[in-house]
Amino acid sequence: YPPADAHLLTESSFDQYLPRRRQDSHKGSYGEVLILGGNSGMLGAPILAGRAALMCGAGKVHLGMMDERFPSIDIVHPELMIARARSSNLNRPVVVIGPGLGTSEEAKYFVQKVLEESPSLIIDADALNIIAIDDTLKELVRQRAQKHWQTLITPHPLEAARLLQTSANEIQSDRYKSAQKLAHELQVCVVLKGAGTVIVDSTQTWINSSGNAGLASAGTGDVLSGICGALLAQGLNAAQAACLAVYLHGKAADLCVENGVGPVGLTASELIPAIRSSLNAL
Ligand code: NPW
Ligand code: AMP
Ligand code: MG
Repeated sequence: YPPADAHLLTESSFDQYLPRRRQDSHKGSYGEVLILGGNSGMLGAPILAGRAALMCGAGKVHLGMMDERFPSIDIVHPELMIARARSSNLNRPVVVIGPGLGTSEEAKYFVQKVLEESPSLIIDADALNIIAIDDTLKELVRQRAQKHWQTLITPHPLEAARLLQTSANEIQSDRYKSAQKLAHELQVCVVLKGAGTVIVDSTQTWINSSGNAGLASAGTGDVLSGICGALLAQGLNAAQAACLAVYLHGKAADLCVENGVGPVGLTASELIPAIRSSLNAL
């Protein structure tokens, strides 16, 4: 059962901080996101995150790829700016690290670097797996809170289990307590993914009302991290970005199902334009 003070996320939860488009604005008004990931065999993950960030309104989106054989352009979305991680400028206003990152020494180097240098950071997937087995990196995560930097982590139950050195079953047995424990131990905002996604920051807990099992397919988590990046880039704080991103991600899946696109066979790629529609509908 949710804690008595948990907030249910519905379409009216976001009125205070929905990203808006001002008439006299330009791309620089909507922030810049760098997504670091894409090791061998997982190049799709940062592309999905990047496309989602574009469709959620980020002004500019850069991908930094670990695999040196990365495609230098996304033909479907040539708006994306793609480079090798090693030659990427890590000093972007918002960094997402993890989708398809792998767990090499070089990947660990990038995780450490962005923990130390990026004031607005989303940590997902393999970046979480790297931190899970390194106490020095865990301490770097905690130190970010003292600097009042924004840090959002987006584990699925197994990633959460790795971070807390327990099993996915144990995490699932009390998802609220697990998310709160993670938020407390790492001093970050936590999105604990899975059916009934839970969001926790230092003082509050939210539970999502949207979404369906069509989301249980490869790449949907990578899409979520991209949405979070775009919303942070547009000025939301970590908890606001997390709540709105999770709600939109689920709402888009619901919209797809209404249109016969899923739940069976819904793809992460198909989800992305539905997320844009859901955001504009709000
Ligand atoms: P099981 O099977 O139940 O024992 P991993 P990953 C569990 C990249 N990707 N409830 C479940 O365990 C990612 O970005 C690239 C309960 C599941 O088998 C990462 O960098 C793609 N259990 C990397 O691959 C598309 C749950 O966790 C296991 C759960 C590895 O990430 C795919 C998987 O976890 C992928 O996103 C739930 N709700 N959800 C691409 N196109 O480039 C998950 N589990 O071993 O960490 O592997 O999540 O695939
Ligand atoms: P990942 O495992 O990182 O690819 O993330 C999967 C995404 O799909 C997360 O946002 C989950 O919350 C979501 N998801 C997976 N399974 C379900 C489900 N049965 N119902 C609702 N959302 C789900
Ligand atoms: Mg994932």
